[in-house]
Order: sequence, then C-alpha cells, then structure tokens
Amino acid sequence: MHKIKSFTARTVLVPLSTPHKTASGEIQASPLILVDVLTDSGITGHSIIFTYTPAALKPCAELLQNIGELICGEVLTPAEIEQQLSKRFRLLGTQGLVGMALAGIDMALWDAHARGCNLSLVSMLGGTAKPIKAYAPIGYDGVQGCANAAKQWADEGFLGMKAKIGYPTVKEDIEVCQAIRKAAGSDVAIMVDYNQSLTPEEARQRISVLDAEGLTWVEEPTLAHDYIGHAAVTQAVQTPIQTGENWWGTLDMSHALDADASDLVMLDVMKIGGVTGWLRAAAAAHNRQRLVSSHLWPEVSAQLLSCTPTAHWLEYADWWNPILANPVTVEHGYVTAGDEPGSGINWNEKAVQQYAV
Ligand code: SMN
Ligand code: MG
Repeated sequence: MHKIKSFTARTVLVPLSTPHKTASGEIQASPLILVDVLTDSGITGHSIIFTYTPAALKPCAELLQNIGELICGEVLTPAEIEQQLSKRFRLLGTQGLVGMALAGIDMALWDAHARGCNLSLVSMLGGTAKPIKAYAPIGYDGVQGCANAAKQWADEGFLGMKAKIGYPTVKEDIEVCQAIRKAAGSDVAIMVDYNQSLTPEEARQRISVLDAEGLTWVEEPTLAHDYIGHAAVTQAVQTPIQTGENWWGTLDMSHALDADASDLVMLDVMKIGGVTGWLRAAAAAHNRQRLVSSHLWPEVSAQLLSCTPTAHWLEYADWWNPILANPVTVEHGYVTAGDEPGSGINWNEKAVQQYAV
C-alpha cells in the first residue's frame, strides 16, 4: 500500500517549432505544468497540464499545489481520491482552473499507481497496447503554408491530417482543403477545425458546400457549449461533425450526447477529468457507439485509446516533446503506447531546467 507523500508542480514555457494558428487565436509556446507526486515507497508519478496561455500557468500551478496538499498522507487510490476531491470542490465547481488542477492530480496518481504495479497504464487497466492511427496538425497558414505542411506530413507517413480553417470566405476554406488533398494524395484522411468561429447558420451554409470535399470530419464549427447549435449543424450536413475537446467533465459529454450535438467525439484527457474522467467517457461513447479520438496528450491518450472500445484517431502533437525523455513516435502513420511502467511521461530534466519559468 503506497501513501501519497508530496506534490511538486513546476512550470515551463516550451517554444513551438512553428506557432500554431487557429481561427480563434494563436499558440506561440506551450505553457505547461509538470506534476510530480511522490509516494512514501519512493515511486513518483508524473503528469502534464497544458494551460493554453501563460497567464494561467502560475495560478493553476499554485492551485494544483494547494489541492495536492489536501490529499498528502492518503493511500494512493486514484478513483477514490477523485470522488473525494470532486465532493470537496462541489461548492466552487470543478471546471476551469480547478478542473485542470484536479485532472493533473488524477493523471499523476494513475501514473504512480501503474508504476507501483510495474505495468504500463493500459496493461494496469487490463488492456493491451494497440497501434492507433495518428493525424498530424496543420495550422491556419493559408493555401501555400498548408500545402507545404501537408506534403511534409505525408512524406513522414501520416495517414491523416487536420487543418485549421475559418478563413474570411468559404472559397478560401475550400482552396485550403483542395491544396492539402493535392499535396497529400487521395488516400489521406483530411479533417478541418473551425475552432468555434462560426454561428450555427454560417456553419450550416459553409459545411453544406464543404460536403463535396470528402472530409473525414469538421470540428467545432460553432461555440463548443452550444450543443443545440451543433446539433442543428450535424443534422443539416453530410460530413461528420466532431466535438468534445472542450467538454469539462463527463456531465458536459452527457449533455452533448443527449442533444446529438455531433457524430464523433473527441476527448481531452485534461478537460474530461483525467484518466478517471476518460474511462467514464469511453464507457458513455461505447454505449452510444460513438467513435472516440483524442485531443493533445499523445502519450497518455495512446495508452487510453488502446482500451477505448470505439477508438478512432489519435491527435499527434509534438508540443511538449522537448521536455519528455521518450515522446511517442509515429510508425507508418500509427502510434503504439510504450510498455514501460506508467502512462509514458518521463522528464528530460535538462530541458525542464532550460525552459523553466
Ligand atoms: C487546438 C488545440 C490546442 C490549442 C488550440 C487548438 C485544437 C485541436 O482545437 O483540435 O487541436
Ligand atoms: Mg480542435
């Protein structure tokens, strides 16, 4: 029986090889909280929290540290502690920075638990590592920029790629899709992401035109929490609609599923509530036979998609590769979770020191 001894939450700002542009803002560097949970038996669990903006980095790390202190001395039982903490934060609520801090704790506890069993996360959960098809990101970089990126990803063997769109006109959206198709070839799956930039009516009109492009999905055409608006778009168009990366916990997911907001579901292991949240979400998706893709967190997601019955695509991102000792690798377009103990997160300490803020 391992007991939780202490938490540390370090903050880093990792530069991106190229800034990631979307229709709703640009990410220039990865603001990350690196969580370590130490146990009395000497096992350390790790997790990563991505705060999108550096403005949220220090407040979220402090919150994580404060919440971590509440569970020091407890037995290392991640699912039990999730229940205890979500009850404790009922009055404040468990969305936003609190939800991110709780997810960071949850993921670190599961990582420590798997390490304590000397098993990878997926093996500890009773599953086995499977190759998961990975798609590559393409930013809001115009026709030529997107075509160049598409060519590069196709040369690296990716079988799918997702471009950020939502240009001033649908004509430009289409030109970008066609340039990617030309550069990547007819067999590659192409997804697009509007990052919530359209009204439901604009979305219906644009996607009805995009239906001719053979896209694998259109993501978040309208506001993430407008489930009714998304449902109207989903009903009206042929291309599958993808949502989920902004669901705070599995209750948001239930509301979206009840509204038939999208055809496909995308889980963000942080916003959905850590490993505990993902497992509940995977069960809900299975009940409705909805295909599940991942959002960021390629290491942990590769473990979790391997034991998600309706697993679909893994989102490949190298945004925190520099601070990892062994980031995921893509072989012939697939990512397979590693079999070392834990969830696949180990620090490159030299880089952690270098990017510390
Ligand atoms: C995304 C992720 C992280 C930052 C900005 C945008 C995105 C995606 O919506 O699907 O990858
Ligand atoms: Mg998205």
